Amino acid sequence: TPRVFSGIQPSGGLTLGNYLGAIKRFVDMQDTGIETLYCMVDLHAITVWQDPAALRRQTRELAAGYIAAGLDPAKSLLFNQSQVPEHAQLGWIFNCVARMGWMSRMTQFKDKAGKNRENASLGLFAYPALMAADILVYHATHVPVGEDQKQHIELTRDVAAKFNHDYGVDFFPMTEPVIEGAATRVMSLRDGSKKMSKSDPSPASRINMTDDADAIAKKIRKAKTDPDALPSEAQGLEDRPEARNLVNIFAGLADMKVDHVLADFGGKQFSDFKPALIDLAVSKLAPISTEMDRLMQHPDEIDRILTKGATRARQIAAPILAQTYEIVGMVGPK
Ligand code: AQP
Repeated sequence: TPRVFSGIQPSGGLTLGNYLGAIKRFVDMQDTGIETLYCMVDLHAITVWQDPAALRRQTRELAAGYIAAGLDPAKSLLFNQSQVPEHAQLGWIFNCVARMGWMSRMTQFKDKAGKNRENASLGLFAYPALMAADILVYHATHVPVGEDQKQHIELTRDVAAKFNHDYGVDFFPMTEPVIEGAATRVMSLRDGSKKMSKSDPSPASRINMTDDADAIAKKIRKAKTDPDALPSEAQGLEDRPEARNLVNIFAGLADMKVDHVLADFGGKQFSDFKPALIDLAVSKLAPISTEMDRLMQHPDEIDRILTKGATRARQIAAPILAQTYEIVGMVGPK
C-alpha cells in the first residue's frame, strides 16, 4: 500500500525553498487520499548546535507553517520525530547496515561539515541513516522532497536493499522520491549558484514564510538579476541562473509551467517582471504568515496536535520496528 512520509528540520525559519520544494507538495499529496505522514525532524536538527529555547520555538513554528500552508491534522499525521522513539531505534539498526564509505560521499555532509570535518558531530555524519529510518519505519513508498534530497533517498534505497539482502527478506520497500513542480531547487536571491537555505548568514538571500508584505517586496526588489530582458523560451534561461530562479519561483507560486510564464513575460524587463512577482508572492505568502502568527498564539494547541500525531504514528511504527528486531535476532518480550 502506498504511504507518503516527509520531514523538515526545525533548524530555523521556514524559507520559500522549503515551501515550494516540500510543503506545497505535501499539501498536494494529502489531497490524493493516500495516507500521509509529515514530521518535524528535531533529532536531525541537533546534528548541528541548536539553542534549546530556539529549537522548541522553531518546532512549533514549523508545525504552524505546515498547518497554515494547508496541512490538516485530521487528514495528515503531523508530529515531531523525538516523540516517536522508533525512528531513533531503527536508526541504530541502520547505522549498522549503512557503510562509512556511503556516508562520506553524501554532498550534504560535505557541505555542512565544511573543511573542519574532524569537528563535525557524529550525528551529522550518520544523518542519512536516521533519515532512512524515518522513512522505512513506516514502510513509506513515496517521499516528496526538493532536488537536494535526492541523494539521501537513493541512500535510503541502498539501506533497504542491503538490509533485505543481508537478512534474506523482502521487508523494506524501495522508496521513490517525488521531486515535482517548477521550483524543486530554489536558489539564493543573492547568488544564483547557491541553494536558498534557512541557515544562509544573509537574510536577504531568502524569503521566510514569516516575512510580511513589505519584507517580501524589499527582498524581491533587491534580488540579483542581469540586465537583459526575459527570453520567451526556457532555453534562453540556461546561462542566467538568477533570472531562471525568479522565473521558477513565479511558476512555482502560480502553479504554472515555466513556458507559460515566459509566454506572458518574454521580452519584458525585470522592472516589469519583479512587481508582478511581488504581487504574486505577497498574495500567496502573506495569508500563510498571518495564519502562522495566529497559530503561534496557541502553542498548547500545537503541542496537542503533535502529541496526537505522534501517538498515531507510533501505532504504525511500533509493529514494523518489532518485526525488524525479530528479523535481526533480538530476543523480545514474552
Ligand atoms: N532551496 C530549496 N529549494 C527546494 N527545496 C528545498 N528544500 C530545502 N531548501 C530548498 C526542501 O525542504 C525540505 C526540508 O529541508 P530540511 O529542513 O530538511 O533541510 P535542508 O534541505 O538542509 O534545508 P535548508 O533550508 O537548507 O536548511 P539548513 O540551512 O538548516 O540546511 C527538503 O525536502 C528539501 O529538499
